[in-house]
Amino acid sequence: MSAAPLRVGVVGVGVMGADHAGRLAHRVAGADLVAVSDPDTARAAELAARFDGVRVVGDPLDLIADERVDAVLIASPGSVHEEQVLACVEHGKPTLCEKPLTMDGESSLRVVEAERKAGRPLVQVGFMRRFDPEYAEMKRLVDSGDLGRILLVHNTHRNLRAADSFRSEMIVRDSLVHEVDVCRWLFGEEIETITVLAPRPTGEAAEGVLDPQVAIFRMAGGGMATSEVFVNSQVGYEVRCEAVAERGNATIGLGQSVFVRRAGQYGGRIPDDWRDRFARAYDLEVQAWVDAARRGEVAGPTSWDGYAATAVCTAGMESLATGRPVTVAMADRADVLGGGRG
Ligand code: ISE
Repeated sequence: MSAAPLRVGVVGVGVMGADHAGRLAHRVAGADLVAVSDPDTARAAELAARFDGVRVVGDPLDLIADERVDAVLIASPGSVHEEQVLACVEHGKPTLCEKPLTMDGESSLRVVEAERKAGRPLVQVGFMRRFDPEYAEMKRLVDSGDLGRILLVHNTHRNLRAADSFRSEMIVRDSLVHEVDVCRWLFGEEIETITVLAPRPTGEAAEGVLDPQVAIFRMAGGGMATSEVFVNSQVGYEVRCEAVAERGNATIGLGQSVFVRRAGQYGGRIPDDWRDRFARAYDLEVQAWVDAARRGEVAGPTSWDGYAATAVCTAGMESLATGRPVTVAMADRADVLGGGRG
């Protein structure tokens, strides 16, 4: 491992980028936050001023090319990920890219191919659920085979509320994408078909937004998964996952932390959003990325995982529009990766 700390630049300092900047500056070992970039330069300057020695770079492509930046964390909107991740690959910079990797399967495949041509793995995709201690324990249990073969997964993914600009297809591409990754990871298989249905929408969603939605995945090995995504639930951030196997089942996300009795009531706290619920997972994810980058490696979800997830969501958006099951169009892994990493 390199003795020097990894000099990290953050591209996009909205909600998640600002959260990651604080994590890199204060909670992750072996990393120095050295630069930030955001189209909102005032926001970038305000964030940089909170830390010592952090430069503001106007153009994200200049930050990526900067020789004083060793690695890049991309937390910009998904619509600019392709250009930015490709630039990172071109400059040989280890990259942690927030989900979704890009906006659709075809563009994500271009990233996979560019990384392969670069000749070494560089890209980790920000599917933080894999680093959450509860999810990780569930994965270990499933993989141990103690419960027999996994047959079904049921996911619940609820947000307190979403901006009016968060439209129906974004519920698939930006929210359901997490459950897509969780199911591929738990089953260890690709998703073959996806159906996305919507009941009558909540009156709390913006006009025309189909919220909640229910997605059904058919896995390549015959397993199935259901996922409810409800981004205007008005309750809080609730993420649960139940894996049903031949000889038992396992559930995570019951939120059993401190149990309080007060004023004739009892109960616990429901977090407002993902930064709170998955704080530990994000810390572990970014630490794993930094450690791997310092060794010249990549840990966690790969560009292939990012590609597979966007390919499924591309099919999911089509299903949402038609109400019919859609077969996921994916390139053959061995053809693209040539039997290598992915
Ligand atoms: C957001 O971008 C996230 O990644 C959250 O985990 C998810 O719950 C939310 O729905 C997305 O908008």
